[in-house]
Amino acid sequence: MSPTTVETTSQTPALLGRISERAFAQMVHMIWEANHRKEKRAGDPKVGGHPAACASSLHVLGALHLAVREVEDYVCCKPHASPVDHAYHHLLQVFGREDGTWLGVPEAKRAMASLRKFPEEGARDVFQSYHARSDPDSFHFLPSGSVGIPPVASVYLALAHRYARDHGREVPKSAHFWSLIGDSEFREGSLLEAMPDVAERLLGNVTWIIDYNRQNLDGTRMPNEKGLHGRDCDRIARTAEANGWRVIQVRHGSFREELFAHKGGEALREVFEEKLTDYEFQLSLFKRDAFLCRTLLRQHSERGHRFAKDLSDEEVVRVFTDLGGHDLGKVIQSLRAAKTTPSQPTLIVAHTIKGWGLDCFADPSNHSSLPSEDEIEGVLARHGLTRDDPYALFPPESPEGHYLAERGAYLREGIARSRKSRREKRELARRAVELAGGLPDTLDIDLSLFPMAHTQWMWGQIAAKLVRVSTADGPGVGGAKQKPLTEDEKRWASVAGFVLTLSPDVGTSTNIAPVLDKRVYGPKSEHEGEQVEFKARHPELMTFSDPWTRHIRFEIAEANCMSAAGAFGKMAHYTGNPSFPIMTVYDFFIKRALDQLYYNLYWGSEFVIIGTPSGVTLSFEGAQHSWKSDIQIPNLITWEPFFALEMEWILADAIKRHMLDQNDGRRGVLVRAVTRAVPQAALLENLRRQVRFKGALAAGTLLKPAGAGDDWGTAQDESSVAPLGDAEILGAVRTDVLRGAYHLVDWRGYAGYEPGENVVHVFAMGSIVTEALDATKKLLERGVFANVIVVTSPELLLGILGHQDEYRHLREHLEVDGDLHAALGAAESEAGLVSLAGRRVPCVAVCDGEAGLLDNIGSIVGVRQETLAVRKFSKCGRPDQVYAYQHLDGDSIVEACGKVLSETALEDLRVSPALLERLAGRDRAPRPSWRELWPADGELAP
Ligand SMILES: Cc1ncc(C[n+]2csc(CCOP(=O)(O)OP(=O)(O)O)c2C)c(N)n1
Repeated sequence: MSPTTVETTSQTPALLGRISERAFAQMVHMIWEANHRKEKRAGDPKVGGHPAACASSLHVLGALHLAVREVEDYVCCKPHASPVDHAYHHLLQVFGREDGTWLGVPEAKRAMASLRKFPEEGARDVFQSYHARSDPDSFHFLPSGSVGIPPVASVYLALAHRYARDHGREVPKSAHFWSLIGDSEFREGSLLEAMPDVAERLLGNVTWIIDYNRQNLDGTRMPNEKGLHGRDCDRIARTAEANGWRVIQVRHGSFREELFAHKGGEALREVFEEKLTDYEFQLSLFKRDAFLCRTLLRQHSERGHRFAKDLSDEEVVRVFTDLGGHDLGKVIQSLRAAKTTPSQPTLIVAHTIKGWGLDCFADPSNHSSLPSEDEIEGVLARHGLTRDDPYALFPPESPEGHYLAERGAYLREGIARSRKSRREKRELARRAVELAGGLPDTLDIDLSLFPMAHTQWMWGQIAAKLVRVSTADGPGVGGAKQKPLTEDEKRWASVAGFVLTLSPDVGTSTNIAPVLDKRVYGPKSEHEGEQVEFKARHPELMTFSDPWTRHIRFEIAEANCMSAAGAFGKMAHYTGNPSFPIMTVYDFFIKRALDQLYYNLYWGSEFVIIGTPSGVTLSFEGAQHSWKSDIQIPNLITWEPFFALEMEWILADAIKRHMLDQNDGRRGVLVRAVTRAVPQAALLENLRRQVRFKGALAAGTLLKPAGAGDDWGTAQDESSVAPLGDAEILGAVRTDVLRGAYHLVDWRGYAGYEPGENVVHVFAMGSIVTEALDATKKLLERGVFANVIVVTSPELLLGILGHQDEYRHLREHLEVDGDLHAALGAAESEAGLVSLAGRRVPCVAVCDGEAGLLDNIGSIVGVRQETLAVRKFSKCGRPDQVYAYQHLDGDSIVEACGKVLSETALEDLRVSPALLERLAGRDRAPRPSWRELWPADGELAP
């Protein structure tokens, strides 16, 4: 018999039951041990853990791990039950590492003893509090933590698998997607938001199991049964059914079923299924008192009460506590049944008991209660274990040992196979790119007919081009002929097919209508052929499952869409098939799905979010939803292009990095785009003026703006010096753009440019660069040289990624520093001290969003900074009006520059004779310095 298809014979549940009991004891011990470590220090926060919530899931997870789960299946599980999963995986000996090695028995036991432990030297295999990517048993296990998010992610992973298959990629056919969800967790809006979507997409390989233990963190749940017209398990069932799901209630264990089959037993069933309130039932579980149970029966059913008269007190209590969710045979049956509806998702309500097997059985205060030492001793002893070796395995020759060895081998072999296959497939995809000649830096979007363009429009062009390129060779939409590809487009064709777009009902309004037109992926529409009725200037939104489809459409469900972006973005990791999801969403509503975004990033998913339109630049549309927040989550890179070309460079680079696996620390990409058009010619016009882009310029030559008067002395008119070729200029600027910022206006090398006297750096991001350009002109008229540095990625320049290399681009390439520039001549003071004076170059940052986006430049380089940002709720109006209202307009920038220049203190520098001696190389005995206490990196004693 294959270990994956265990028959539910009368002996099997007993065998699996014995294994579950050992898993139970080890789970309880691992939590207890985590809370009783010797190294605990006074004042440390609690360690914690949730044995009661683990116990209620014990048999559901046992059925899954020991009998029903196939290797390729995916599992996600309520966070606090993770020790149960670890305990089963330990008994199955499937702890492994990413490098393909397996933990031996002693290492596995050490890992079991390392729940919630920091991975110190020599103890690298540890378990986080909740399921984590770094856990040794994370294979096809979704991380958890925030309840309500992972089950949705698993749904979209199911969709991503089906999409991949329908697009000709090799993925496991029979993967099933299991989620175990707490009953309070099931009140999360994220789950309810996803439910109709799962059914509409006919995802029959999705099963959600509700651990219905009628308790939550605070105690016994108190749903108002009057208001809900029944118990919560019935409401859950009605909700699921109304949303198109199939429902299986696993209410009763075998003992109950046995009694129900006797004459009169039906009355008992009726009491449990229809009469007892959850509150009463919960009380009966907590008390486990035959008299109370009989009283409840009498209150609700004279027949039921009569029937129970033939039962002993012990049997009466047993019938109350005999719930289906703790009956392995029943659970296995229902999980198997869930796999029999290929196009309908299943919701199983597993009736369970929180604290099953523990002293805190059904205790309202049991959510995080921990067992005493006595209880631990008892639990271990009851299951044949000792304190000396609590994580002992079954002897190999025992039936349990034999069973576990066989199933463990099946799982290990499958895991190793899957890892190998995904490595190979990823390598193959990478090689295909190489063979095609690598990826170009741009998609070569022709802007010549669009002198005024905005970044959202550009995104639409890019999306349309990627789709056209990827479907040129295969069957086009409805077999339509496509334009032949250019050489560069052929190179893009090697990856463009992996790109897909997603959007929560804002595809047409964010300029990606061409991608939607007949390309929405989904079950073949039942209305096909009726589109004639709707023929208009509007994309065809009917769904198809053909390989030319590229778009996943959502209702207004940003959270679903974000989870889907995360799930599609994990396909390369899980299956080796690259997948590059790009989600378009109104930027403001990213907040709706912030927890999902965090989850995707923690999960290590690879995806792009285009937040558009964004900020108060929404203009006439923007009073109510125009806030742009500073999101700094690890693994996320944020971008905000100004010119259309920047958008192209950024997306092309993101795709390339994904394909070449060069996106560590930046797998999630957020690009903010706007609908305010700017003249695209301004890019080169401004760049060509800069000294660094002038061809031959004699040493010492200073420039002056074109047409400037004689008061610029002998300076040479900038227009008289030919610039380098456009390609060379753009090549250099592309490098800067992809490093996070570039000089759009750079006055270095112009006559009269005096840092410390009349120079200020203006950092501008996004659409507001237009205002910065306006300000720089006005400032020049006042004798101030304002360089305009366009920030393309706040993250790279100033955020987590900038921090990683100590803001090198800002300091070294852009040469923004805190140097003190001598402003006055030296003077001899009375005490023999020499007095100098100097100023630093201050900066002004301006962004359409939270000040935090660009607020730390001054502190990084050590200069005065003023930040102009959105600091109040906005109003509708033209951009110039809204910017003026928010103090982001050109005049406000001018004011801010004046302010920082005037407030930049003239710093006096007194130089002592001793220092002068030293500078002159005549110093005598060196004195101890504080620097010795803080040596530079690498100089610390070992
Ligand atoms: C979004 C979110 N909110 C709050 C928590 C904290 N929390 C963890 S478990 C829990 C109660 C869960 O109750 P239930 O879903 O009924 O599961 P049970 O513990 O009863 O099995 C809460 C509030 C969380 N992890 N995630």
